[in-house]
Amino acid sequence: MPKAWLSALIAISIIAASALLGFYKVPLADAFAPTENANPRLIYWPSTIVWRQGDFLNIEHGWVNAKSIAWSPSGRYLLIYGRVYEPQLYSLDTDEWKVLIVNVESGVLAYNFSLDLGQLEWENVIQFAFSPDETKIFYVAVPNTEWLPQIFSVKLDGTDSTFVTYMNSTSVSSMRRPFLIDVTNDGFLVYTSCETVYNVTSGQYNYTSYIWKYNLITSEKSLVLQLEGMDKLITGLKVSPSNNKIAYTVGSEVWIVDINGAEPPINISSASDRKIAMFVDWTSNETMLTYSEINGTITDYGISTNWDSWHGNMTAVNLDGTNKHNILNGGYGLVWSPVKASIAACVRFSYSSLDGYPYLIDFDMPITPNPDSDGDGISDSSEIQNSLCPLDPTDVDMDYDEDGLTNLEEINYGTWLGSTDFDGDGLSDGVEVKVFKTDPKKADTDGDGVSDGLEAAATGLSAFVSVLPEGWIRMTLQWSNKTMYVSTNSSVLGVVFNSTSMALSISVGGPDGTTGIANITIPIEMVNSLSAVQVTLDNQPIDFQINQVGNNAQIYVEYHHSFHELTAHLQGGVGGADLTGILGYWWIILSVAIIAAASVIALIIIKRR
Ligand SMILES: [Ca+2]
Ligand SMILES: [Ca+2]
Ligand SMILES: [Ca+2]
Ligand SMILES: [Ca+2]
Repeated sequence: MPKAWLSALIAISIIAASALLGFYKVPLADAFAPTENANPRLIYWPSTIVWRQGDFLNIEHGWVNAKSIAWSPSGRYLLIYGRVYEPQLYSLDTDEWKVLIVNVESGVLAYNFSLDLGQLEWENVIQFAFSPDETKIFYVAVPNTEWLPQIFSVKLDGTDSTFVTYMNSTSVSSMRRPFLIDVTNDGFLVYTSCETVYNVTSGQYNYTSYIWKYNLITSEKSLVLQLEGMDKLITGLKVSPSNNKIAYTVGSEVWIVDINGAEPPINISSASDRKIAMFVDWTSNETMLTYSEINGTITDYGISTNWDSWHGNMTAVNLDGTNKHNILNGGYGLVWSPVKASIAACVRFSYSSLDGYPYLIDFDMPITPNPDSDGDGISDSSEIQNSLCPLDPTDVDMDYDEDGLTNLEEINYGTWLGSTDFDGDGLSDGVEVKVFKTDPKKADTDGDGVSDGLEAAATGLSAFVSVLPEGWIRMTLQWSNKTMYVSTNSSVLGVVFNSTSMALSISVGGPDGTTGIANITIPIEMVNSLSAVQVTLDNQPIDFQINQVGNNAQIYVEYHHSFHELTAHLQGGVGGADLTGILGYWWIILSVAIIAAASVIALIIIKRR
C-alpha cells in the first residue's frame, strides 16, 4: 500500500475516530439533566422534518426564541414562553408565540399551546407563575380590545382562560411595562403596577410604583409597597421560597421587602453604572439573590435599552449584600429550581443571533462552553447551524440527501447535508470521500484542470455509496462491466480500486471493542477458487466465510474494532489451476482500518494470484 495513501487514511481515521468516540460516549437514554458534556442543557427544541418532493429534498428545522422561563412549585414542570417555529409534515408550519410546559423528570413536552397576550406578545420582559396546586398558570395580557393590563389564569393544557384582576391601581395614569407577577404557595398573587404621572409644576414625569398582594380566594387586595421617584420603575419581582419576603429590582437597585409591607425594605445590591437590575430570583435555600445587569436606563416610557446589546451579566449576591459576584454571562432570566439548590434555568443567547434558547444549568458542575445537549458528539450550535435537532441524538447518523455521507460526516467534511454533490463535479460527496478520495468541496482536487468527475470516469470505475437506515454502508462498485458490492457496519474511510494491479482496497473503522462485519460480493470470474481463499488479521489467518451464490462469490468477514492491526490475506487458486482468460491475475485487496482511541490503522488484505 502506498505510503501517501496510508497517511491520508490515518488522517481521516483520526478525524472519524474522534467523532465516533464522542458519538458513543453518552448513552441515548440519559436522564433529563445537565451532564458533563451538556451543562447547560437545552430544555426544548422542535424536531427537524425531512421529506422529498420528487427530486427536491426538504429539510426544515424548528427553533425556539424563548423570552421567559418559570418553574412549577414542586419543580416538576418548566414553563417556557417564546416564539416557536415548528415544521409540520403535510400541514402548515407553525410560527407562533407559545407556552411550552416541559416535564423536568423526562424532558418530555407535556403541554404546548399558543396564548393570546394581546399587545404583550413581543414583550422582552414577561413573567408567568404557576398556581400552588400546579393546575393553572397566571399571566398578564393587554387585550387589543382594552388597553389595560390584566391578569388571567389558564389551565396547563391552554384551556379555560379566565380573567382574574386588573393590575392598575388608578385609572387616570399611564401604566408602564414590565408587568410582573408571582404567586405564593398559600394562594396570593403578588404583582407590580408602575405608572408615570406628569408633574405640571416641575415639568417632569414621576413614577408611582406599587407592589400588590391579591388574595385569590377572597379577591381582596392589599398594598405591600409604594415607591415615588423619577426612576422608580419596578423591573423585577419574585416571592421568596418561604413565602414571607419579596425581592424586587427598581431601576439599578435590588431590594427585599416583607411580604406584608410591615418592615421597611432593605437595599441589597446595585447594578453597575448605566445598567438596570432585572430578573431577580432567590436560590432555593434562600441564602442568595441572583439578578441580571442589563445595559439601559429608565425613561418616562419604561425601560430604555438596546435589546440587541443586552450582554446580560447574571450576578449573585448574599442576602446581606456581601459576596456579590458574576455567575454567568451571555443570557438572562435565571430562575432557580424550587427543589434542587444547584439547578437553574435561563435564557441563553444563541450562537448566531440574539434569539434566546431555553437552557437548564447545574452550578455544581463545570459549565461547558459549547454544550452538546443530546450527547451525539456535535455541539448544539453546530447542530442548529446545520439544520439538525440538538435534542435528537440519532439524526447525525442519518444520510438526509442519500449521498453516502452521514449528516455527521457532512458536518465534519464541511459539505451540506442537503446536497448530494456539493462541488458540482459530477461525483456525489460520498463517492468522493469514500471511493476516490477526492475533495468533496473542490471540483478539481489536484488542480490539473480536469474535474474529479472526469478523472474518475477515466479509471473506468464508477461507484455509488449509500448509508442504509440501520447505519450500514453499502457500496456498489462498477468496473469494466463487473459489479462488486461491499456492505459493512463499520464506517468506511476509503475505497481504492487500482485497475492496473486490479486491487480493491476498503478501509473501515469503528469504536473500540465493537465487532465489524463486512460482506463483499464479487463476480465469480474475479475469484479463482473458493477453497483456496485465505484471510488474515495482523498477518495472522482469521476465520471468514466464502460462498458461491449464483454468479457471485460472497465473502463474509468479522473483525474486532480494537487497537490491534489486523491484516488478512486471501489467496486463491493455488497453482493457478483455475485461471482462465484475461482475468488470470487478480489482486483483490480489502483493507479494514480499525480505529480506536489510539487511531491505529489495521488492514485486511484479500489477495488472489
Ligand atoms: Ca448534539
Ligand atoms: Ca448525506
Ligand atoms: Ca462532488
Ligand atoms: Ca470534488
